[in-house]
Amino acid sequence: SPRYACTANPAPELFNTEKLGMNSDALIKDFKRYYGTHLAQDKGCASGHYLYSSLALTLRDRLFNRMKHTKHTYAEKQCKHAYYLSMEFLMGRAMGNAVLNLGLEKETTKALNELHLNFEDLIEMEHDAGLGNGGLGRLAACFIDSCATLQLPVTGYGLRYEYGMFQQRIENGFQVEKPDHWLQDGNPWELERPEFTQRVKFGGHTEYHPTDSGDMKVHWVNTNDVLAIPFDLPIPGYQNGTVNVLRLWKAGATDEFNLEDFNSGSYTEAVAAKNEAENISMVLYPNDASENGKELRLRQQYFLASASLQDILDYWVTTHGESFDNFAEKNCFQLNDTHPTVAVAELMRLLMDEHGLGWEKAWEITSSTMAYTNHTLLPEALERWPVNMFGRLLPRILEIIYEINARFLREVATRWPGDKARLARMSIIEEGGEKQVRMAHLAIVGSFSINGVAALHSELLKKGLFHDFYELWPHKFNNKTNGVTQRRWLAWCNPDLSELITDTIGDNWITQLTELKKLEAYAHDKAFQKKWHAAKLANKQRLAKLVKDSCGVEFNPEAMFDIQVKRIHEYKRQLLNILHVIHLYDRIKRGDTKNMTPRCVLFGGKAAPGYVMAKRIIKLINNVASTVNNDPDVGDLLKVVFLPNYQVSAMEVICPAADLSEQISTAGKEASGTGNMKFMMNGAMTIGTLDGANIEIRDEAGAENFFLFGLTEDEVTELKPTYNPRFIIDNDADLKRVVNLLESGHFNQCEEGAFDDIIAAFTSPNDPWMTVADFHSYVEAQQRAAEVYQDKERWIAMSIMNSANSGMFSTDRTMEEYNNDIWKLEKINPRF
Ligand code: GPQ
Repeated sequence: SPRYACTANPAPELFNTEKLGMNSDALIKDFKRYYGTHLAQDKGCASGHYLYSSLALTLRDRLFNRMKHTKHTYAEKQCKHAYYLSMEFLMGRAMGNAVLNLGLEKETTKALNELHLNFEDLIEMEHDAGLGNGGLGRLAACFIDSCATLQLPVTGYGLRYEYGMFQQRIENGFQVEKPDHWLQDGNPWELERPEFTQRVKFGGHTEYHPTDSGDMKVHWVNTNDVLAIPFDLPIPGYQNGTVNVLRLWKAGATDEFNLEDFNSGSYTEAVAAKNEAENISMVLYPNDASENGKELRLRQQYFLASASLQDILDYWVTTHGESFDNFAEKNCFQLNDTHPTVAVAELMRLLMDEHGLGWEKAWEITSSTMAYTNHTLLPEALERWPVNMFGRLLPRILEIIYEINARFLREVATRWPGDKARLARMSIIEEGGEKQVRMAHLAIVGSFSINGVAALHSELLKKGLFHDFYELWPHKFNNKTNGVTQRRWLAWCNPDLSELITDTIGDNWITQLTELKKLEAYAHDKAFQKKWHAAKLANKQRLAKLVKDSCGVEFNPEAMFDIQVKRIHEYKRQLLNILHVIHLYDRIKRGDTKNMTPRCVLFGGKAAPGYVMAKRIIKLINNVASTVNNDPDVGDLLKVVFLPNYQVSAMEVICPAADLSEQISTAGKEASGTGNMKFMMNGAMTIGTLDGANIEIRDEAGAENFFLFGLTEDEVTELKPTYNPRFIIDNDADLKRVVNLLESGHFNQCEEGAFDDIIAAFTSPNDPWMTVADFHSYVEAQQRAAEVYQDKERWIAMSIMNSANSGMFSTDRTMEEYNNDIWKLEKINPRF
């Protein structure tokens, strides 16, 4: 747009980066200017929002200082750059992280005290940036944090959803969804960059025109274009001068949108039609690991892929001209699951149709710059798009996918002549019934690297889901076990424990998490144990207050805090957990309470709005909770709550306070898990199956510091054909009483039949999650945990051992591996 063309010739010093002061006086000066002048607050204005905004803007200036400088350094060095393409970035709050990573904790507290303000109060005013569903989105946030800390030139690309993950309320035990208008009060952390707006095409058709050289040039015409407007968020490294960028796209209508309607007099209709364009970035799809087939979702995916790639190619052309010879040496794209995978075809289109490259050259570049991460084996999560819809929405892209597929199938046919079944299995286009585009196949064919997110998961990909592809290209497959950033998930969220750790082994663990190993030497040190326990107790008091405020239930901090927080999904088996709770309740009612360990059981998590069974499970948890909590026979032995609206900022209070971390998915179903790592790091013991990263957690912690139960993945597969849950129930007295209680309607006295579908599901021989098969072994493991908890010293030692051995679960390690094996970037120190 000409509005953003640079016509002026301003004085060069205008572009200089003035280094802003990093002491409390400088912070106070800026804070006052923001509050009194920029935000024009006057006497009588008591809204905390402006106080929060003033501090955010003060910090933001320091971040942007460094962001500009980091960008200049990358440009100067002409280094290789990686791009993390993701439909989700579950960032949570930014303020605490900014203060920590800028090294401003002491000075900020001091400055605010002088202004008679409290840092914690301001932090609580920030709305979570909930631009993700769960594990996959939070992983992206931890990844970019670690990249900045490692000084890797990595940029995140995502969507700036107007509405993030819905807010969950519980009404009469049911989940109720409320829209999350997180941008309502503005977002001080973002910087709009309209000068980098891109145009994304939809619809229309293709035309072929011969060129002077006799080749055909493809024109994608008659399209309905949408503008992509970027907003940049600063991603600071830990006290190292690096600030990388997360660029989020907002959809906007083009000026000429429906100009014809306008000219024919339908002015209001034309303006209203802008909605269709702006809808694209309106709302996050709230489904975790399940595909949807909705046209708007495909629009979102293409919008992200196209805007991001155009942005990257524009930068390339500005810095290198129209020669793409070195492009693959200098760029790499990491695809966060199949969601942004249409980027494979889009990069082909841009290189061929917009930059004049031939197929071979374009393919060489594309297939040596794209890398794909798979996050699930669940078949319902594998994205497929009806060819018809795809062709209508993205005709040029579908043509390119067909050509990629034709060339690919020739390769398969050469390797396995005559193997028709294999061709059908591997094809990017699924035939038979309504034709579908298989996005995972496109991702595999288009990428030089394919990774799973934990050791077991990566093995299962090779053995099962992607076996055909593994046979063809074994060298493409690798594992990258997930992690979490210890800056947010220990240093920031658990200040008491962090201080103790730093006092004991120094603070190198903040950037070298394996340093925690040094804590092993203190596992049995009485004085250290006492301090460790005191920190945990204080954290439990903090969580007890949150529980009291939001659920009205008293948690006794001396009791065992038994916690399962994650998306509600049948494979994660919140149901198994609540069946155990019912078992404990049953024991209490029968007077079988000798040596029983008092427990506070906490559940949290959102169900996808259309996932009926998951919502039923929430209702069951709430009904059991109210029965248990209101029964005078139960007293302090057992408390149960469902904490509403589980989100990143809630986990910052929850994980430091956990004693027992529930990681109880059916073996083979949880790709990795990352909550499991946050709990371990903060000294919780895990009760878990041999699934996802639990296996590696147990290897690191030591089998004696982990409560293992349940069938293995092999055993699950083996049992499947003869699985008979009713037989198991009839032969397990404990389980039989639990099922009888449920079937008798004990937890739904005025809600007849409320849990019939749940009972039918877990008693069915077709139950894929095999809840009943693991019940007995789960109860035994719970009993072991309860007994050990009574031996305080032993429990504390085990807690220390878990934390001490959580070193490999830092995303710093994960990112080093991505970089060494896939991206191969040079680390750049901007020396700010
Ligand atoms: N995961 Cl496919 C999601 O959170 N959403 C998704 O759509 C898919 C996967 C999770 C997965 O279930 C966890 O086991 C992983 O730890 C997490 O991705 C990050 O890899």
